[in-house]
Amino acid sequence: MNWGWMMPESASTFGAGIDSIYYIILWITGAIFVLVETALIVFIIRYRHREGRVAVHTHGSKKAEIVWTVIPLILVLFIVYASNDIWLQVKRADQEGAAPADALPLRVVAKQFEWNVTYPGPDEELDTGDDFVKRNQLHVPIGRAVRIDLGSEDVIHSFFLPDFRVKQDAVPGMTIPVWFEATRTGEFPVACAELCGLGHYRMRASLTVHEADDFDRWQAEELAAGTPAEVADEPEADTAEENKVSEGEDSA
Ligand SMILES: [Cu+2]
Repeated sequence: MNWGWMMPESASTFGAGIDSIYYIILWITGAIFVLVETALIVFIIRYRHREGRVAVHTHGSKKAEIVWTVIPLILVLFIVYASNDIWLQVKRADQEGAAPADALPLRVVAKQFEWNVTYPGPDEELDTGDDFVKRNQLHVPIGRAVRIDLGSEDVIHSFFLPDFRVKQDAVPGMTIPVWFEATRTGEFPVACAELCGLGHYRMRASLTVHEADDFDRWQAEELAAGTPAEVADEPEADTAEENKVSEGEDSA
């Protein structure tokens, strides 16, 4: 099922699995919503005030309480059971069998208000001499898992790749592994999904999925152009301005 008005078409290997869990939960909660609202309307009409009718006093119903406890329990256990496999696959990148062993390692560090991506270079190892960093540009090859060590320099951000069904908080002081494998080439948005300051709205980056040889060519070009291993530290002018405003608000 693909309802275009809900989420963009999946571009990662586990996207379809995430979507099926999403729709299972949507159907369950949707059905409960309809039942509850219908009952509400029926009760409002049926038990409305009428001249001479007296309210019935009750101490409750054991049967009703058992029913409305056991049914949600069964539903929740069903959701746990149905989502367990895909959840383990997506979220436990540090576990064996989750992020494939040959995944390309990248590092993404969030800060107000940008994403800095460290690429390992041809040796595919981070923290070596051929690393280079791009601001707000995430490039990955198609058909190969990418393992991202996600961190934050300042506040909590949320690394959100809607087309890939990836969303993970970036927490200062922690390195959280995230992985995905792209199934379509193209350009996709990277957004921050956590209100992280006044410039939050423009904390966006682009994710480019390349054909494998095209990725190698792009990387070689960056290295030939001398892309540095660190981004310039001074914040953009308008970022400094926005931070000043937010500090002013804090002290007020
Ligand atoms: Cu942010």
